[in-house]
Amino acid sequence: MPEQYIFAKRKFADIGVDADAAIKTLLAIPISMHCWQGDDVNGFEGASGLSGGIQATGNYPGKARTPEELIKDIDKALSLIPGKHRLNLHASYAVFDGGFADRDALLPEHFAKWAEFAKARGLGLDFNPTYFSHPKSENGTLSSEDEEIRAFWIRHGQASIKIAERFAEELGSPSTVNIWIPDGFKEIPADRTGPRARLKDSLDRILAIPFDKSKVNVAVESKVFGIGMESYTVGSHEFYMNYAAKNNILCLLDNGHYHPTESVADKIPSMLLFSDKVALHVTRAVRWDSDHVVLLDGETQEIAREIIQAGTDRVILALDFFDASINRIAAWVIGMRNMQKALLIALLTPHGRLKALQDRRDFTQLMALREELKTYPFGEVWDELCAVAGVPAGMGWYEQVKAYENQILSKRV
Ligand code: RNT
Ligand code: ZN
Repeated sequence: MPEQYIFAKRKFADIGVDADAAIKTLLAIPISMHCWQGDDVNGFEGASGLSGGIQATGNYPGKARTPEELIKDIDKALSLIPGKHRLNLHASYAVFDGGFADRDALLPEHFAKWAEFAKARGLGLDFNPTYFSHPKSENGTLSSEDEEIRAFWIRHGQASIKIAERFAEELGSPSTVNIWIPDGFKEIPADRTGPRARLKDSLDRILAIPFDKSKVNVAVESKVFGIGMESYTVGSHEFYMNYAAKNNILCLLDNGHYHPTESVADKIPSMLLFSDKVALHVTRAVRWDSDHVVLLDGETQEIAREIIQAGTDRVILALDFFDASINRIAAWVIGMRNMQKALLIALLTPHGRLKALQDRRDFTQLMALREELKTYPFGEVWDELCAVAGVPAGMGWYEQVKAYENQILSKRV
């Protein structure tokens, strides 16, 4: 055991925190890593561009173009991230060996390659229906006034549940199906209720298919606006929060999807007084829902603190960002490791003591102790955690990504 760790451990023990236990706990927290960082949310359907009011900006060379390339890149990223995680797939990443199937006709077979991938690595899989980048998604999906279009997207939601159910069966781990739709208006709507009533009906019909609720967790993700849909979002926060509560499904909070001064960290404990679980997309919004790589910043740390205080079994944790301006594998590794570092800091925090100070209204000592904790030797615990998990600490991981870029990514032209 390195001396620095022994020193750090003692320092944390002095404030009643067990660093060994923190390492052990962190290594057992799965984070669902989003496949779409690897290719700028492109998918394998030959999409001509990303639509739905979201955008990946940048032109860094070397993006994955095929399932084989994406798998290779995911493997590289996972080899540099401590612990065992999950992979979050989107329906647009179906692998069509025996002919194309449209979104409403997708079957578990179209994701057999992913199931095989996950099984071989002992990973769980989560799934997202893709309600964007499709000719039928341009004028609304589950809220569409065109009944044929709406039925098409309802079938897509149902197909997604079936695919996730198969994943859960094959991998022995429940799968989360997260529904996010881009539907909304650029201009002030004349009717705010109609689209939401149709969305409500569509969700009812998706959930009406028979499926094993112990295997599939359905979540709904709200949003405040999208590009080109600035004035009205059908799937707003209030809509989905109420829908989820009434129908006993998960509400998913993406911290890029609220007004800039709203705090998702503050929403988590409120939601958990009324629901067993909440789902998250951790991202970083810069001025808008820009999906920058997750940093070890104050917002991420506050979110992590709420996750740890709530109990990690109550929060279904996934990341969501897509940065095409830097090495995409590095983006995954930085974002995942930062989420883990934030969780580790939370695990190394003497919450009981801080809470007691708050309850005693000793705000002076509370501030003093919190500020002292900021310079506690957390980095030494992180290095030890990396050693235990067999991944490089420090910049060692970057050297490996750079070598991979030189050998593999730079040849993708
Ligand atoms: C969009 C949502 C959604 C997507 C992914 C690709 O604003 O955050 O989660 O980012 O489905
Ligand atoms: Zn999201």
